[in-house]
Amino acid sequence: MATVDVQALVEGVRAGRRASVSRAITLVESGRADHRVAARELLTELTDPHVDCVRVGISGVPGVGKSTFIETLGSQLTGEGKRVGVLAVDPSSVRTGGSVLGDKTRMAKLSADPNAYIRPSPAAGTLGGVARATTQAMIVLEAAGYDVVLVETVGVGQSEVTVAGMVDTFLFLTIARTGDQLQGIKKGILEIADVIAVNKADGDRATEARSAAKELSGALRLVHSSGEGWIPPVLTCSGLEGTGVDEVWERVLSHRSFLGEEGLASKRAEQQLDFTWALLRDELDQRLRRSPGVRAIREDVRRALLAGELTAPLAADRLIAAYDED
Ligand SMILES: Nc1nc2c(ncn2[C@@H]2O[C@H](COP(=O)(O)OP(=O)(O)OP(=O)(O)O)[C@@H](O)[C@H]2O)c(=O)[nH]1
Ligand SMILES: [Mg+2]
Repeated sequence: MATVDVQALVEGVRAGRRASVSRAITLVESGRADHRVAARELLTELTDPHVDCVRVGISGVPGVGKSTFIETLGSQLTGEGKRVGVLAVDPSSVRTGGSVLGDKTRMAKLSADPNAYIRPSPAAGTLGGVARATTQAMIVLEAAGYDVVLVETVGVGQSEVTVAGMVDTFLFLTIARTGDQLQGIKKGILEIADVIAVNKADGDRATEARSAAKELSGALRLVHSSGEGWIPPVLTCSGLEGTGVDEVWERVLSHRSFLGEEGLASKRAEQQLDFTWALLRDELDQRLRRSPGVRAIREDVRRALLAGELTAPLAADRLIAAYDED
């Protein structure tokens, strides 16, 4: 991307032009210094504090059926006249430089749908960097008139927590297992899930799925025993056959009404505050890496530490002193 005409891009995005949306998202994903300046300008113009757009995170272990579910749900929503954006946060792309989520082959129908826009995970950077790009891509889609944004993330590492921090409602997909349903569900996920669905409830797995849902529902009552808050409903569905998907969506909307307009606005405001600190940490981390003072001594410090000549606190003190001297 050469020099960016931000005003033209703003107009294109506002007019809902796909090419402009793609260019704008490429811009916010870019790490180049001049692009970052342009991206800030773009986002300042595009940010609209209205909360009409429904932001939903969808997570679950690899293969649980997230993409298939999104294909079905997304097509239902565009069938109702809604415009749907699909984004992905894929921490594995951070490692491999490739991107598997938001996979268009699993969303063949939706990717051909003129009312849907699918964007795979940005391919490079830290989870923080990927999350930053995704949050900003969401703003671009909202400004372009998308009514619903679905963010797919695979349930590994910290990615769910990161995604939960950028959406209104967090949907967790799981599948029935033999025995303990809680086993294999990562600790902490039940605290951040707003709606849970036992997916692949089709064929001979339907009964199994229903009893898994019952068991999870009981467990959730314990997690959320404190009372008046939202108790995440547990449903069953089949993204592949399309059964139960409407009910899951209804619950997503109920969660939204439970929050209310004010609740939603303050949830988003809190998220912005957290995001601010995340951006700041990201920036400081980069400055630390780039610091000439730190670079000058880091190899020596590393050697001394590995040789047992320096303790970790002393090593850290030395590095921070070098950074402060820049
Ligand atoms: N029986 C059944 N199979 C399903 C369902 N949904 C998805 N699958 C199958 O499960 C496999 C994985 O589906 P995906 O939708 O790609 O799952 P995913 O969670 O997006 O996977 P990753 O993006 O790799 O984490 C595919 O072979 C699907 O056909 C379902 O509702 N029922
Ligand atoms: Mg997928």
